[in-house]
Amino acid sequence: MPARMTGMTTDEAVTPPTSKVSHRFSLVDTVLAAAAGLLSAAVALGVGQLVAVLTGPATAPVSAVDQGVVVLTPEWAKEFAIRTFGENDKLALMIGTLLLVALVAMAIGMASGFRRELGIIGIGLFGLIGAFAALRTIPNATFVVVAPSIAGGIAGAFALWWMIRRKKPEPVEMPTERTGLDRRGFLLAAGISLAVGVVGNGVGKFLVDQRYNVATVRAKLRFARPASPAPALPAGVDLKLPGLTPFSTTNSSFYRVDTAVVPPQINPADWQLRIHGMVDREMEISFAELVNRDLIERDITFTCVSNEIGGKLTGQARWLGVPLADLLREAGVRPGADQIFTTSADGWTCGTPTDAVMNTPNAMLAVGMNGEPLPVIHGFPVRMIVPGLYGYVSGTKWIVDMELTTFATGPKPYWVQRKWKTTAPIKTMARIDTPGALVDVPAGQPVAVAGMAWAQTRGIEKVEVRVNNGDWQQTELAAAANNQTWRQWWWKWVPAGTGIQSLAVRATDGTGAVQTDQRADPFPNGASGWHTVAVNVL
Ligand SMILES: Nc1nc2c(c(=O)[nH]1)N[C@H]1C(S)=C(S)[C@@H](COP(=O)(O)O)O[C@H]1N2
Ligand SMILES: [Mo]
Repeated sequence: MPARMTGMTTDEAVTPPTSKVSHRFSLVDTVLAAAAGLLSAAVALGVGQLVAVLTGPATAPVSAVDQGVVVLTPEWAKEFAIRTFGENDKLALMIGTLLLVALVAMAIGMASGFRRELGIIGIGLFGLIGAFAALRTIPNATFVVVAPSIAGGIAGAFALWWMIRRKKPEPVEMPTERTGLDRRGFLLAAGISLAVGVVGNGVGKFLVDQRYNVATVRAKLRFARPASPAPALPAGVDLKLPGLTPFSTTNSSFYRVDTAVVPPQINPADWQLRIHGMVDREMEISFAELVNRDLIERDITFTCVSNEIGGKLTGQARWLGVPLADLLREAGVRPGADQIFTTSADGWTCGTPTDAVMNTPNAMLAVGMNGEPLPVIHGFPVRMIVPGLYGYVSGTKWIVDMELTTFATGPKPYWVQRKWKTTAPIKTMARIDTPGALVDVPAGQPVAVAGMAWAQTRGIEKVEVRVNNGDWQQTELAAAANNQTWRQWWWKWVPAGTGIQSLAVRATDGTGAVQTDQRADPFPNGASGWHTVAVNVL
């Protein structure tokens, strides 16, 4: 090797100088480049989160992308997600997104080690995806909603560009085609990127919460006594058996189903409902005007259409609200307006049959749930509740718009666009809560078989159980609150013999109709069939 070179011959330039290996892009450099990709993603998300303080929580990159995923997810994938993650589906989605972002960001980092421009393009694409998702998912979006993702993308790309710097080939050395990473420069840039990522995400989340969270406003809300309080629950409505679901569901254990990755935070002072379309008098009603009307309080069991046979997407609450039929009579529903098309603050839509609302006592715009204002995830400050209809055709949370229209000519609601049925009355259903599936049960000793049955608004008249396809046995029913709530039942079983034995249950509703044994999936308008549980008799 020449000690010092003033020039280079063609020969030397094409021969890789073996002694300069440490200056090439080594394995360690590649790992550092992957780390740089990861850090640049953290910078992008952190800056995005900070900008979202100005533009709202739903505009933050991961929230926007996840909301886009929710809206675009095909039906089979959604059912899989609900079956697998249940009500943690949104958490699972967020963790999945972050893991994917991390993996792709590392790949982008490594690619930018190869060619720096690839880093700019990769992180820039991230930003564009976030921006596009925000534009597509936020109702009435203006261009400001792209700001967090675009700013994040630019900051992330800049950070990556800065971290991935090659060592300058020293004049004394052979300029190899690929020098190694400038590790000292990397350390500084990476440290600053890490700080921006951590501080941006932390401070950004904190400030978003400060600015948009309505928890404090909600905690201070008080409502007048209802003009029509709920009748006291009859004694014996709750059998209080171990393993049996309590009659009343607490707010914290009430099932939650919605498409909102970021639940809308609506200050009641800013809330307004517009009632329009096929009405004689268009109405705009504020929250103060709404709660100054006579309030009713009712026990109503609410059910999701996605509830599988034996599933738990059903809950019983005492709802406080304003009778919806009264409001609609004031607006004056025109003949033929058979669909009440409602829209929530996050753009979700729902179509409810007008006659169901006009003819079902207690259909309401609810403001309270179990003695407190609606929890944010259950629709604060106002949602719709219509006894007897599955949630997707009746339960609009964060409701802000109500248009009287027709099913034939009007807009198609969110789930109807996705092929679920337009009409979806709740199907009669019974469930065995205890004993649980495949538990051990001692032979010859009494066991309480117990569960819930519902058929809002027809009520439950009878529940029967049978063992191993034997004769149907009548169970004992708990007291009924009203025909819009579920009802507990129980039966004393003394198992004979040993081995796997099956229990099946069926209910009869208040009209005398026996629950069908015809099995149907939740799609397209609710599951049917008898719930069966196999236990192991020892
Ligand atoms: N804004 C909005 N309201 C909505 C939904 C939704 O996705 N967005 N889902 C509906 C469905 S499918 C059900 S079952 C009920 C669930 O109400 P809960 O979460 O209070 O139990 O809300 C209904 N209202
Ligand atoms: Mo639902």
